Formats: sequence, C-alpha cells, structure tokens
Amino acid sequence: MNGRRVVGRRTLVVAVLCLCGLSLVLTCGAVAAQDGGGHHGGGDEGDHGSGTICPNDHPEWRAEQAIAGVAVAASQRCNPDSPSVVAASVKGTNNVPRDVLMRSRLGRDAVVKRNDSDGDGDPDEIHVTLEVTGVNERNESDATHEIAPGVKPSFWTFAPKTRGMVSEDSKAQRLIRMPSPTLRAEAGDKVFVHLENTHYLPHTIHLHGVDHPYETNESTNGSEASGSGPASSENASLGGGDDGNDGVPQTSEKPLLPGENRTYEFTPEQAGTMFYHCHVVPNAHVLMGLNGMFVVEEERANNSVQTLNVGAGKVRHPSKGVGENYTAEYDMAYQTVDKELHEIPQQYDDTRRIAKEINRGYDVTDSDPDYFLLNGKSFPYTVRESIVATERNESYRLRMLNTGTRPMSIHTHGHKFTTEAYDGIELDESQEIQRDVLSITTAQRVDLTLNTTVDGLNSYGEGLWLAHDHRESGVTTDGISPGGTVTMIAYEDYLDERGVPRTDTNLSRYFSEAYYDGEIPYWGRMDPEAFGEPPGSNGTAGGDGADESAANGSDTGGSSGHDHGSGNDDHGAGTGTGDGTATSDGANADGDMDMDGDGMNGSDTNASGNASGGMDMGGDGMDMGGDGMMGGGMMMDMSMVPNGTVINANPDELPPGCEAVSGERTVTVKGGEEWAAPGEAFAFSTEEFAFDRCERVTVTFENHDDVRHQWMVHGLPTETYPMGMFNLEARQQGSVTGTFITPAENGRLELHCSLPQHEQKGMHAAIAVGDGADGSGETGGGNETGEEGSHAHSHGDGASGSGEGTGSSADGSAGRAGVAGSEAMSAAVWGGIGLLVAALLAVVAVLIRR
Ligand SMILES: [Cu+2]
Repeated sequence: MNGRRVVGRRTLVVAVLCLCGLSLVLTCGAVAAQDGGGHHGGGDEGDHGSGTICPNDHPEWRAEQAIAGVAVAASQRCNPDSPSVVAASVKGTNNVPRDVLMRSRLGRDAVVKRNDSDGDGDPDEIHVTLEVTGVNERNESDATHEIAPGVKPSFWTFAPKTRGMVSEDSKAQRLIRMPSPTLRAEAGDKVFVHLENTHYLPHTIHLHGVDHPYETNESTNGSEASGSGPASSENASLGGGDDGNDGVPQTSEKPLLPGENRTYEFTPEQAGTMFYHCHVVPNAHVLMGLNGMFVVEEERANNSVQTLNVGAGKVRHPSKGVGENYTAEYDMAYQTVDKELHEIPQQYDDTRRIAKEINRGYDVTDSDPDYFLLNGKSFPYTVRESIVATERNESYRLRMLNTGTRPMSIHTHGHKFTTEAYDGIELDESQEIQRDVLSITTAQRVDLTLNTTVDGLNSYGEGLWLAHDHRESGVTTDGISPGGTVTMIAYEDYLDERGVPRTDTNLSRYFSEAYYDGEIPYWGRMDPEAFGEPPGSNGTAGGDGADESAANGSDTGGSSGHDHGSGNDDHGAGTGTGDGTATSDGANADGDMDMDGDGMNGSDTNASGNASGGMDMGGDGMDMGGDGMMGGGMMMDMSMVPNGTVINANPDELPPGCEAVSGERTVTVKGGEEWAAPGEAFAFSTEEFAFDRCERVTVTFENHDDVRHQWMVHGLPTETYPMGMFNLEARQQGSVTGTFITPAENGRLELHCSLPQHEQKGMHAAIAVGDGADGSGETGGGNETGEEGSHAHSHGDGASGSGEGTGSSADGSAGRAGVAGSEAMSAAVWGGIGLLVAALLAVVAVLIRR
C-alpha cells in the first residue's frame, strides 16, 4: 500500500487502544462497568483484592527516569502523567527533542524557556500558554472525567496548551483536567502567562499572592512593558483599561472575551506558595475550577523548575531549594463542588443561557458542596492518584491550597506535621507549630513539613495513615462515606508496584458507582441479617459491604458487578490493555511524524537565546501517533505549514471509486467569534459546502480569532485518509491552505473544530458531496447547495439534542440536511470513526493471518 502503513503486531495493540480510546470510549466504559471488570485481568498476580482498582495503563511512566537530560522522579500514582510532560515542563517545550514534545502532547508554545539573563545556568524568561477549556461539558453520560465512580460534574480549567485533537475523548484530555496545573517559576524569573481564551465565556487571571504591579495598560497610553505607575484618572475609570494585570473586571481589566488572548507579564520576587484564579464572576468561575497553585521557588543556580505540574500532586522534578531540605514535594489542591452549579454547563449549549444560569440563576449563598476534591479527585480515586508516598526518616514538603467554599480541618493520622509557611510567607521558627489538625481557610495556602522520623511524635511508624478533612462532610461524596478528600500517607512498603495501597480490606468495592449511588448496605457482608437491606427496599441484596475493619481481603465475592468503574476514569483509553506506548523507545510512531509545531505566538518577545532553532512556525495539529490513537496503524500525514498544520493533505491520491479528478475547486472559509450567531461562541463563515464527487478542493482556512481553531472534516474514506480525516489548524489570526479530494460517493461529511465545546458552541459545518445524499434511506434535503441549512445555527440550546441514533454510521446523516444538531454530528462522527475502526481491525486481521 502506501508508505503510511506500518505492518506488525504492534498494530493490533494500537488498534485495540484505538477502539477504546477513540470511537468507542463510551461504549467501552459502559461495557466495563457492566461486566465486572474482567478486562483488568482480575487477580493477575494474586494481589490483595485490588486487581480492579488500577488500570495500570502506563507502568513505565511511574519509574524514575531521565528524559532529555531531565531527572524525573518516580511517581507512586497508579495513573501517572507521561514523564515527557515533566521533561518538557522543566526544559521548555522549545528545548526538548521533538519526540519528547510529541509524546507530551503539549503544544509547541505551552512552556517556552529562554534567556539565562543572570548567567546562573537556568533560563530566566518563562512563557506559559494556557487555554481555558471545559471538562465534562457534554451531557453527563458522555463525560470522560470521573471524580469518583460514576460522578462526572463539569468543570472549567486553565489547561496547558495542547495540540492536535482535543475533543473530550482525545488523548490530549489527560492534560485537561482538574485542578488547573500548578505553575512554577523561580524568584526573579520574568514570567509571561499567555492566556488564550478558547472558552465560550469571558475570563481573566488574577495572580493571588504573586507580587505583580498594578496595571491597567490603557490602550491609549499603553506603556505595556513598563507596566507600572498609577493609572491616569481616565483609565482608572472602572473597566477602562483593556489589558490590565490584576484580573479584576471592576478595577483594572476588561474580561477576556471568547477568542481573545492576553499576556500577563510579571517578575515575582517573593518565593512561596501562591494561587491564580479567574476573577470574572469569582463566585462561580473560581468554583468551576478556574484556579490553581502558583509556586515561586527560591532562586538557586542551575535551577530549572517544573513549570507545569499538571493535575498537581507530586512534583517529579523538585526545585533545587526544595531538594536541599526535602525528599519530595507534593502540591495538594483542594476544591469543593456544588453539583447544582456544575450541572449547568451540561444542560445547555446556548451561551446566553449558560451565562444567565451561572450568573443569575445560581445562588452561591444557597449552595452546599456535594463533592470534595483533592487534586481533582475524590476517594477512592484519591488513594491511587493523590497519595503522599513516604519512606521512613525522610522529610517531605506539602503545599496545600484550599479553593473550596469552606475552611477545612486537615488531619493526619500517625503524624504530627509542622507548619512552615502561610500564604507564601515563611514563619519564624518560633511560630512553626507542630500539630495534627490544620485549619486552612478558603484561598489559603499552607506549606507543611512532614517528617517521617519514627519517634512517636513526627511519625508513629510505617503504615497506611489517612490524611483527611476532619470537617466530616469533607470525607463524603454526595453524603456517602468514605469519599471526599480522604487520602493516605503511605509508606512505600505498603504500596504495591502499581502504587495501590496494600490495605487489609478490599478497596475495590469503593470503585463502584453502586456504592456512591447508595445501593450497597454498609455492613451488609459482615452481617447481612443485621445490616443488609431492610424489608421494602429495592434491594441490591448487597453482597458487598465489608466493614473497614473486616479483614475479608478475600476477593469481591458477590459484589454488585460494578466493582471497578475505574477503567473509564480520566484517560478513557485503553483500559487495562497494557500500554502500547513506550516512553523512550525509538519505535514510537511519534518519532516518525512531522512535527506539528505549535506556533510560538511569542514572536513578540525577544528571541534571545531561543534554542528552538527556527521552529517558530506552525500551528498545531493533530498528532495521532504513538499513544494509541493511530500510532502504528495508518499514519496521519501531517505537515507543518506557516501558521498551522495540515493533516492528510491529498492533492493526488484518488479515493476508492474515483477514476479521475472530476474538477478543481478553491474555497476560502473564515472562522472565529465574529461569525457566531447569538448564543454561540465561535463559528465558520460557511456552514454548508457543496462539492462534487472526486473533486479536488483546495481550502484556505482563515482564523480571525486570537486563539487557534480547526477546520476538521470527518467521514472521508479511510483507505485514503487515515482516520477518515482531513484537517486544517490555523494559529491565531493565521491562514492555512490544504487540498483534498472528495469521495466518489454522494454523501454528507461533517466538520468541526475539535477544541472543547467549539463544535457545541457553534463551530461546525457540513459538506454535501455530490447530491449530498448517501443512499441509505431517504435522501432528505438532498441539498445540492445546502443553502437552506446554511445559516440555521439550528442546534439552539442543544438541550434537545437531535436524537439521531448514536452509534449509527456516518451514513446516518442522510436527510439531516444542515439542520443537524451538534449532538447528531457527534453521533455521526463517532459512528464514522466506529466504521473506521472496524475497517482498521479488518486490516489488522488480514495482517495477522499472514
Ligand atoms: Cu475552534
């Protein structure tokens, strides 16, 4: 075939991952939830009943290792982040080898480091690019990020800029989660936080506790760089400046509208644990998740700090200053969730409706949190992902931030910790109080030292010791206990090789939706007669209710069959299938791919010392390689072009059934906020295209926004277009051109921008090929020109959905004729991908038979 095919056994692994990871992630999750989890291999190693807890997708990611010269400490999480992300966060996405960057899935400009201005061996100019994104904003059943078994409220986060496909089921979603990443810089660094508002509502960043000058940067007298001095009386008027630095709409800074970007520039001199958050409607936006830790590390020589700690947790490359005194460092961000607030974005697509419900309908004074999260998770996920792993006779730095709506009383079993700093201010030695309960009020940060010297004071000895909020609601999940922020100080001998605590009792029963639905009687198994289902209840006849103290390590017995639930958490893909990606083997398909570089938008900044060697061009595209999306199967053909990326450009190869190119067509389509209809955020200038069959179409996609967008076509013949896709991604204010040849069959192709919620908030379109019908069923509109559908924006608030059968093939789009709702489009896309996967599996089958 063509050179894009890779033959080998690896293909199967990738294909299977692809099956779960992409098209059928939801289906896979559902199946997993029903079948009781056989796919985890059960007690493969005769483990202590926790075989269903940890999907163990990437065991190799946990190990201590060096990547691109960056030391990456071991992670004791079941589900760690790729060490490539750590390496890129330390060295800079502009300074790591391409394969490392590709594996990280970070955008090219996510973390740019340069310019060792003081000559002490580390870069002193740090650029971080964040996008504002939604998580779980589709309806709940489609949501991909669980905070507890079956619990998937929506969030908004500041996410590191990713690249490629970023819809909710994509691999990039690992990087888009709660809490927003901890940001780290060294005291004295010149920091630029580039905020790209890819979200559909206005936002800002307020740097809470990070020393920065007050700026309004009134555009008329804009002394952008000097950034100091009192505002003039004019620009002091509220909201007068359009580019301030304090994030507060009422005083200094106009909110950043959808599609806009802004740079926050500051040079923090005070080291400490700080905070950043959106200051637009903070009573909702902060709570929705637009907040994270901002750590300013003490200055040292050769001190490249880990600028992003995605999802917080253990810092796998601690700073020099921390390393002098501590064995390891943990970022611990606590937040609360009132489900009434977090359900709102899942109910509507109309941005007006969401804005109204969030800002006027929701009343925070009547709120009560239902969920309590540590590093984006509640128990039981906290015990596999947010553990504080310790060894005897060591010292650990814990940085805690409470972003919830209530004070917490953090209590550690088995240990008395010492408070070292409040709100980034070191305490005098005389003030460093040792205790086992710590009150942390809202927005407060506390730095602790956890000393594991076994002396009966600092530590009582090795074990699995709980650490939890002692305000009792904080240890529940929607009122069910144990839940909330319960985690453990876990001595390493008490963790298995997957990072799962070796508990006496079987934790797996907590990894169960049924448990958090309240369906399992608590002591039911210990003594069903006394504590089983009372008469008249619609009993699940609970088999599964071992008490914590009942050492029934014996398996899951008659468990409810929901048992693990864990598989569909978070990363969605590849539950339990092993890995398919090795971190550092050259075989990784990523390495073969064209760089999709991610448009350094920072050509505005001085380029001194830029080690990136001319990689500044390009937007970012869709990298399907290497992590299971499409690694060894059919390679995406990706090319970096000025201003962006083109995927699967095809000016020559005739799709199946085409005998010749039937004609030539040139199209220009624009995209951005300015074409959005009322209630939308983003749109394309054209929403209906009509192309001939086998026609060679050259599309120029002009992006008029200050954030990236994509013009991504799905449903093309997979023989010619890997994944059935053709994509143009244009960086902000960029224009990208690419050519493809339409299929031989009549039909409709759906297209969209894959950034989270861009499709749902207006950025979708369709192509009628030939007569626009596809022969399956009636032809519906048969819209040659598509005019009737073209400006419909017809999904309205989307709450209605279209009801078009999910899982139908792409063919199912017949007759929708431009009035398809966004959900219908999703169905078609997923259906199309499902077909594609089926095709791919067929190919694999053939290969295997050989
Ligand atoms: Cu977009």
